[in-house]
Amino acid sequence: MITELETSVDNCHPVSAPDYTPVAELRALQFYRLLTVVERSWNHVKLFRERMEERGLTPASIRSLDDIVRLPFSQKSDLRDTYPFGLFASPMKDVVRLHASSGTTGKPIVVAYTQEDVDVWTSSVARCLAGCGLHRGDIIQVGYGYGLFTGGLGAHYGAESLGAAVVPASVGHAERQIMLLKDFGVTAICCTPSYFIHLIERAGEMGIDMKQLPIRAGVFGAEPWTESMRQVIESTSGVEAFDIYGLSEIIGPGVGCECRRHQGLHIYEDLFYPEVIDPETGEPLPDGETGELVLTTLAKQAMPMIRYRTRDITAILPGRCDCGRTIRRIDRIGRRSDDMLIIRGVNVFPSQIETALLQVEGTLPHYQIFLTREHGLDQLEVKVEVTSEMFEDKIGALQELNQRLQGALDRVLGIRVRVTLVEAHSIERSEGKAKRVIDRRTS
Ligand code: DLL
Repeated sequence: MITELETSVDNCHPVSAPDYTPVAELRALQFYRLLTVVERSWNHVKLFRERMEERGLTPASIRSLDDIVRLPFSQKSDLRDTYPFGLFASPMKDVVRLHASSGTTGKPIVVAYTQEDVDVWTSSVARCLAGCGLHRGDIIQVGYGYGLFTGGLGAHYGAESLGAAVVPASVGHAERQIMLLKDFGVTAICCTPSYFIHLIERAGEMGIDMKQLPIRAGVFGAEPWTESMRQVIESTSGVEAFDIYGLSEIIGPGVGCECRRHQGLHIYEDLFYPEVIDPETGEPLPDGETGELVLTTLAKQAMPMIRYRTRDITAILPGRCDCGRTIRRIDRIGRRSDDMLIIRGVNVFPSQIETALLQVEGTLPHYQIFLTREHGLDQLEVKVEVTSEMFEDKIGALQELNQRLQGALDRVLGIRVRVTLVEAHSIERSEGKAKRVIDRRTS
């Protein structure tokens, strides 16, 4: 959906300049920055130095950018094991911000920023927003949570530095969010895609048609969402939907984002070096092949991460985007290597379920996946909301819809799924990351 803005390099925003760095220059910069970050981690992070020494490596072993594959991986458990500050490479007197992300188990992971790190982060989010065609004069509502979560403050600083007017709405209070969108003439929103769907629905109930509001862009991330979800969002709200990616361990939002071509997410490669590896063997994969995204921070001081295994599954897209940016792109992240459900021995990803559901007319984009174990056998139940008209209709229509959904899911997953159709609004709405899977299997 390319409209009047940014259809060529000529009219792109000045903050986007690094996105167009000639490739040879970019690689040289990346190598220089890699050396700096390796040196810094070697000098200040005990765990990193020990791992390097175990492999007989020193910073001098890194002689080219390709040597990055010789460096040890890092992963989430390293942050947990060294909780709270064990991976910091700056003294606390240089740290100006701490964020934390709650994991599913145990202690949160803690991340730190120097002033320079906050500036780098701000610039990467500004580049995301500029790539979405936003600029000074835009009114950007930030509907990600403010607090320990990186979403709110990350988007806030980026939007403000772009010169846009920021409405720091944070999460929750759907009616107030809609009132702000309408009364302030908001032109773009940053929030999770599931929360925006909730806002579209609430607006409808309040008699407000999103399509009539000035809002034209949505910068959605922090959770996986599918192309089908994008179609639902764009067709029901008239908003151009952009995918923004990031994670606390690397910086927060702003590691990558779509441009207006919507042909994958550009990674701000001068700041974050991407690799894709085979999650089983750890071997690097060539561009175009799908595997686990590994990221190295090239410009972070307080908590550099080297070869961080994100668990996010994607591919580096070969070729250049039509927008002219030289920085590479990744495919949208549909799943994580650790969100795979194994049901009766079959591998199932929640994103496959979402795609199958949204292809069937009459359903709403609200669903939940329940896993139980009955008589030792895994059961998969998908609860999905149907439109009120459908619910009020005759039993026959519901049965027919149920069968169609069951068929669609069977085809995609290859296993028997129990589909339960529920009334609109009966599934709890999320304000942040949607909780799609409820696993009640006990062992
Ligand atoms: O979710 C940072 C963020 C905030 C990104 C706002 C985008 C917008 P964490 O809470 O540490 O940080 O969660 C990071 O969320 O490893 C992915 O699994 C998932 N994730 C983030 N963005 C996307 C996306 C923030 N666009 C984890 N598509 C990551 C799919 C995403 N998954």
